[in-house]
Amino acid sequence: MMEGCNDTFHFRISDIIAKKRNGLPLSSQEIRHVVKETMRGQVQDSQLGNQSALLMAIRLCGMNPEETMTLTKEMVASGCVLTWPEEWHGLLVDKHSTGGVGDKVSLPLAPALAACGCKVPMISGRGLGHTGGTLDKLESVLGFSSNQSPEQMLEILRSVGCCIVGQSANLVPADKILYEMRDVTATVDSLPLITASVMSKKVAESLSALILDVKFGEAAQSPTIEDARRLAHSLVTVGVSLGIPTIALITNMDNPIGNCIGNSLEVIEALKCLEGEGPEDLRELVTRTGGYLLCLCGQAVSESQGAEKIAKVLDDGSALQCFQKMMEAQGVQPDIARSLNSNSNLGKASHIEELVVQTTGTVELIRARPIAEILNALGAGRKKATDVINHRIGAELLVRVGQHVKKGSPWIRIHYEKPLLHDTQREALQNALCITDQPAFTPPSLIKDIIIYDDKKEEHDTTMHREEAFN
Ligand code: IUR
Repeated sequence: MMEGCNDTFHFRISDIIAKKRNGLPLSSQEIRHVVKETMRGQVQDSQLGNQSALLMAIRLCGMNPEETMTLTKEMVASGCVLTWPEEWHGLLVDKHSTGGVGDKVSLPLAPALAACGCKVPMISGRGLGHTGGTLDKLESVLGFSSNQSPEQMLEILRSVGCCIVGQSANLVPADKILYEMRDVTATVDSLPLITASVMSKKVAESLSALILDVKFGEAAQSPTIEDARRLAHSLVTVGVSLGIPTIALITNMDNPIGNCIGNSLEVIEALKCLEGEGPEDLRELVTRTGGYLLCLCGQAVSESQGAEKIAKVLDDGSALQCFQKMMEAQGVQPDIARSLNSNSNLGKASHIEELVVQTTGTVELIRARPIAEILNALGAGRKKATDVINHRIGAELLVRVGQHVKKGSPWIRIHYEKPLLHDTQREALQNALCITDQPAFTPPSLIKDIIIYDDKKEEHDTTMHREEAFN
């Protein structure tokens, strides 16, 4: 129950849990109290049981957009927010992806946006499970440091225009505590909790515009396009309600993005994109994502004009120059930063093995998930946050979806060390290549939908009815 007057309220957490368990919306004061208690919970074990029960009640009963927005705001208030010079207002942009396989889009995108005049304070994460992390990819370059203070970020944005860094401890500290609790209480997959977690960190960056790449498919967090749309609506609604022009792309994540999977190999492929080359699907994601952002922050009159601007800076070398400067500013020796594209500075694994196509036909699908799971088992990724990864482990796809292939021709090149590749893993990799007898085809765009804020739509409500929750 609530007691007190003015701004001083005293709540019993058990009353808040019961209210949410019964499917009722929580008030702003109750949500504020919960986040404050979460911060106190850092030092009081007795709080953990309460918090876990509340997370489960939220997981089962959901939150409406108002509650989700309040939770996001209160999480932001648990720490510091980044502040930028007045003259950068309108230019501060970022992208968030829900995670994929071979997703190196941020590497060319941040410097391309900087080359177009934007300021990009990109805060990224490390990979966990089968999805890769942008910081892991960049850390395959000798000397790169993702550990940059807000003052260092400001300096890098001044001199280069973009940085890609890890989350500092005083930015949304409540998220770290809540995420760890969600991880051990089977409540990670809650729409409002994901929304508040992702958006609180973006709000704390003080952005002018944000684009979200919400993936669906076998290798994505959201298995179906409907799940991805629901998450995208929730993220966009909170972003716009908190004053950040936000849109979301809904993109397919069944096949790996580009031809390379694995940290060093993905940096090499990102460099190709920064030289105006590389796989078409990667270039499309970079140019269109960047195009939407330039349009959202008023630096282009349309998405297509924005995409043309991004394509231009990829083709004329100015995005590559920004990338090299960013690497130098984040600790990489200038000679290494400038010769990354010669490939010799990025580690090569000791074993390289090619597998061959077993049936002549057309490549219908290259299943990203089993490939990523095998590469993870070989050391490319983490099962738990404390695992150490080997940046040299990875795979190159030698064929593309839609391509006609002949039995006996190589289709994948695996880079591994210890542990060695097993026969069961070779077999699982072979099963990841799906061949059809249909004629060759042009692969469709990965972008399947675009979600913009629509305040007339009722479907933004993520609160489940109690009957649904118990089904
Ligand atoms: N990434 C985040 O920042 N937060 C989340 O809850 C998930 C992914 I799931």
